[in-house]
Amino acid sequence: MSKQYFPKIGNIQFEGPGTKNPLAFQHYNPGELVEGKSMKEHLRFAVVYWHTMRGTGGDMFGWGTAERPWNAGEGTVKDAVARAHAMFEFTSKVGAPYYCWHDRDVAPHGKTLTESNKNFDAVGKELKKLQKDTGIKLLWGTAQNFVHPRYMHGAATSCSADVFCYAAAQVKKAMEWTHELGGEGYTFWGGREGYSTLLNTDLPREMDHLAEFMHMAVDYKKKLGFAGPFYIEPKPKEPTKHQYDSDAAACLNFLREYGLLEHFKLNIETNHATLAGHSMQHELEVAAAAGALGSIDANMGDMLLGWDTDQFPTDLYLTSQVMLTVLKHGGFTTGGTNFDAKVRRESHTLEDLFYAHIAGMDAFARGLKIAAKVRADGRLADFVKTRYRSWDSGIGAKIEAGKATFADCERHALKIGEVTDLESGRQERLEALFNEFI
Ligand code: XUL
Ligand code: CO
Repeated sequence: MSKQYFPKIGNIQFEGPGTKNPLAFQHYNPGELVEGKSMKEHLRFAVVYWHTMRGTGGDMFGWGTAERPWNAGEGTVKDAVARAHAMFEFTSKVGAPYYCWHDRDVAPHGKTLTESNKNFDAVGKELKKLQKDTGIKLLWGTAQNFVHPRYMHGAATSCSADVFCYAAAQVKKAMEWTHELGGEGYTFWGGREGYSTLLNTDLPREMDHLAEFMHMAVDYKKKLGFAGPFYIEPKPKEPTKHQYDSDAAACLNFLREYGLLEHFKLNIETNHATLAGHSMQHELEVAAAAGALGSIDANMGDMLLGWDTDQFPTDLYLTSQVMLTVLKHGGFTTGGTNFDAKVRRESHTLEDLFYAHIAGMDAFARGLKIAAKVRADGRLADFVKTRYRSWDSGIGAKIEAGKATFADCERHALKIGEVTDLESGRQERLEALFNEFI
């Protein structure tokens, strides 16, 4: 590698719990086996281009604070190529096997679509080379269809057919590069696919347009021969007041209604779940119940702030619950644990990028180990199984098999006279049981 952006930092190593070295892992030990599979394979960590490379620490009230030498240039393709080197140096040193991008994170906007495509091609070639040199792979790509002013009314759901076409062209190109770089999936996050007021919005028409857009993407995926799944990433609001992809259930309903479900899975993000008034675990279970648990954007929000703070996930209760659900449903296949997270404005140094990723990776490694211990112990799963035992035989089994009628249920209810043997849900006891493993 040419210029080093982090010359004082080497590859982050596992040193085990209790190490006093802040630039080492206490729990993430890539080769360590958990339930017969390595931590690296279970967790499939990814670094995001947008926050980690392009984040400035700026907010509505203040300029950027972050020390990021690779953002000092004029925004040229040459700068973007140099930044790609910084990205791969960082990702290699922190030991994440994957990365994710939006098209316009990696290459600058051009004055025309032709120019933007040219920029993207130039940087794309460099990414391909860097992937080959480092072994780092693309978890998923996506198109940034929300930053440019042309997307003020939305992209696929814009009132303008011209904007729809522009967005389609951008997704087409982003899919081509995702495919070329061997991406394992492709994500759609509807940044402005929603509305600010219904007074100016034809909601059913916009939903139809969104579905048409997705059908075109499915057709193009087949044409390209791209085998990876599409993901939709639910989020209820911000930047719009109401987004169409508001939560897992809304996304699944949309996909079913328009005959798209077989082509999509969901990419569930913690802070989006909580903005929707759900827990991350709830969203994961809803996705998994539909066979659509694809990938996760690993971060966490702040319950006292009402927006998407995208903090690094350091809450062990959260990471343990997430990994318990992920393991229960068979683990990731094409998906992974993508740190869609940004360091705080005050954490402005280059070292903070390492501390943040190490904190998140260690918290997920611990979550994985805790979840595996809860599963090996078996008491939690046994409790749930026993709780539903009335469905394993008799009338319960008949209902589950779809062979019972209302008359059968009535006959059963008349026979028992009253329900007298309901047991405790034991929530507090189970919370204590879970805590035994934290
Ligand atoms: C925005 C967000 C996006 C998506 C990709 O809240 O999460 O960065 O992950 O477009
Ligand atoms: Co995200």
